[in-house]
Amino acid sequence: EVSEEELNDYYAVALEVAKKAGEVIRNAFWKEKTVDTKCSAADLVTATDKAVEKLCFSLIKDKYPDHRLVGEETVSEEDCKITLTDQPMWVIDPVDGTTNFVHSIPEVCFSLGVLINQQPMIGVVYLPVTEQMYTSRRGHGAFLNGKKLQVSRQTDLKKAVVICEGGSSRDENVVKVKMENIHRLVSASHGIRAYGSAAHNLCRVAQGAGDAYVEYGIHIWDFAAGMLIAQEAGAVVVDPAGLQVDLLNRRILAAASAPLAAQISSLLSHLDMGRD
Ligand code: LIP
Repeated sequence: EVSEEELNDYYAVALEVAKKAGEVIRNAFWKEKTVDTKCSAADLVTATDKAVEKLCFSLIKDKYPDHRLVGEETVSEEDCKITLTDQPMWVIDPVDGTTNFVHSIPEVCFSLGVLINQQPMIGVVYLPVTEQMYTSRRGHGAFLNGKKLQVSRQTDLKKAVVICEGGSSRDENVVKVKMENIHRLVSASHGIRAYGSAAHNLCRVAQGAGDAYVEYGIHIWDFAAGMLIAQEAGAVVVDPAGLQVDLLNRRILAAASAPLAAQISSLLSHLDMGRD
């Protein structure tokens, strides 16, 4: 068991790590970037992603040598499977929205979630270029630069804006099903939006700037922190097929109300993108 005092401590460290990571991202944002690819020609990584992850790992290891660390770049370099255990686990996406970063689009996030007993307990999403710090602790609400967040509470898909993404897979069938889903969403709603970062998309739902977000093909580091922020602002966060979220199953649906989640869920074809 982890005490409230220990959680306060982790939260303070998470904020400190986010600020330091943000500084590195902000300094690199307007400079030339060295870009590499991972799983597809559109799955990008930069020297900044790697540097930020390394910095965070060393800061957290210093404080909590027995905690587990999971980071996007370390996992993809080692090609390892993730397992969840009850031990405190820090889940990091050093740059969520790497494509935005590469193209100098300011919606670039640092995302950090702390899981205890396999549950996100702390979530921090920091956009250093636009200076937006989203924070949450389970049971304590969600905040943007200290201001409390609340979802839109929209219940009717016809009056909703739904955030969705093309994603980075270039598998023909995956792209086809995603486009069919987008077609259905456009026809049924006020419109769709895509901001290029799962973490930020979830924070947008949390602040009522968009009524729902759905994506297939993302990973635990993309959504662990944003999911808690959305939930703490009143969002319903489920697997797109309507069941409980499976943190390793690479897909998520967040909505401003349960009826809205149900309407979106029944409209979509649910892609199986494999497990982390
Ligand atoms: C990104 C996600 C985004 C998705 C992209 C990519 P990254 O994460 O946040 O929602 O559409 O394809 O996976 O790679 O920038 O950390």
